Amino acid sequence: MHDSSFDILFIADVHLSPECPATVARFLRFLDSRARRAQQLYILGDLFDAWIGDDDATPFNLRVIAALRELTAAGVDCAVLAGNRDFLLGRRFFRQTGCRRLHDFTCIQCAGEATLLMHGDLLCSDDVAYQRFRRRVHNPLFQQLFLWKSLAQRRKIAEHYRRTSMAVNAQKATAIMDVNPLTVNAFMQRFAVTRLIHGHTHRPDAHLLWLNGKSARRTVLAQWNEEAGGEVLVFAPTRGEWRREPVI
Ligand code: LP5
Ligand code: MN
Repeated sequence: MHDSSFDILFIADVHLSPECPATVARFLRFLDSRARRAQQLYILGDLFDAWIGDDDATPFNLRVIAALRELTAAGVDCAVLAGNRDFLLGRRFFRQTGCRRLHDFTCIQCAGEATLLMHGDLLCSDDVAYQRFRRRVHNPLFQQLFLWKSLAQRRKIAEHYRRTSMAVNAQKATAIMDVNPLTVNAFMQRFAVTRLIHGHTHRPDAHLLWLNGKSARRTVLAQWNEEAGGEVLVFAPTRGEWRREPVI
C-alpha cells in the first residue's frame, strides 16, 4: 500500500470567505484528513478571498487560523505563499498558524527536481494595468497607510477593489489574463528549473515545454469552487509520481 506520509501537497486559490460556506467546510475537512496524512502542504496564494490585516480577528478568520495551527502542531510542514488577494498576510498570521512564509517566487527540490513555486500573477505580464496596480499595492508605504485605517474602512476599500476587479476583468480579453509564455520561460531559465507550479489563472492544466533542449513542465493549479469542489496536486516522492486529486 502507498504510504501517504511522505506526500507533498499543493493547492491554490481556495478563496476562503464566509460567503462560500461549502468551500470553508471542505477546506477544514481537507486540513483534518488528507493534509494531516501528508508530509508537507504548499498553499500557493489566494487562500483567502481578501485579507485586510492580521488584526481582523473575526470568528471566521480565527477558525481558519486554529485549523492551520492544528495541522502544523500535528507535525505537517505547511508553507504559505501570498496571492493577489491575501498579500497582507503578516507576521502575526504566521506566528499564530505555525505556517512558514514562502516568498513569491520560491525554488524547491521535489525528489531532486528543481521546482519553481509562484502564485502566478507575476507571469501575467501582458496585463499591464494589473501589474501597475500590483506594484502600487505592494509598496510598503501604501500598505502601512492602508493598515492604519480602521477595519471598517479597510473592509470597504477591499470590497471596492474586488468589485472593480470583477468589472474590469469582464472587459479584459481572456488572453491578457493568462500567462505570457516568454515570461514563463524567463522565470524558469533564471532558476534553471524543469518544473513550475502556480495558480491564479484558474486554468488548471499541465503544459509541456522545451527549455534549452530539455523538456519541462508547467502545472497550473485549479481554483476551488463552491459547488464543484476543490483540487489538490500530489507529489509522492517514494514513487516519483504526480497526480491530481479532487477535494470533495
Ligand atoms: O482577483 P481577481 O481574480 O478578481 O483579479 C486579479 C486582479 N485583481 C486584483 C484585485 C484584487 O481582486 C483585490 C483584492 C483586494 C483584497 C485585499 C485588499 C487589501 C488592499 C491593500 C492595499 C494596500 O488583484 C486583476 C487581474 C486578474 O487577477 C487576472 O490576472 O486582471 O487585476 C485588476 O483587476 C487590476 C485592474 O486591471 C487595474 C486596477 C483597478 C483599480 C481598482 C482600484 C482603484 C482605486 C485606487 C485607489 C488608490
Ligand atoms: Mn490570484
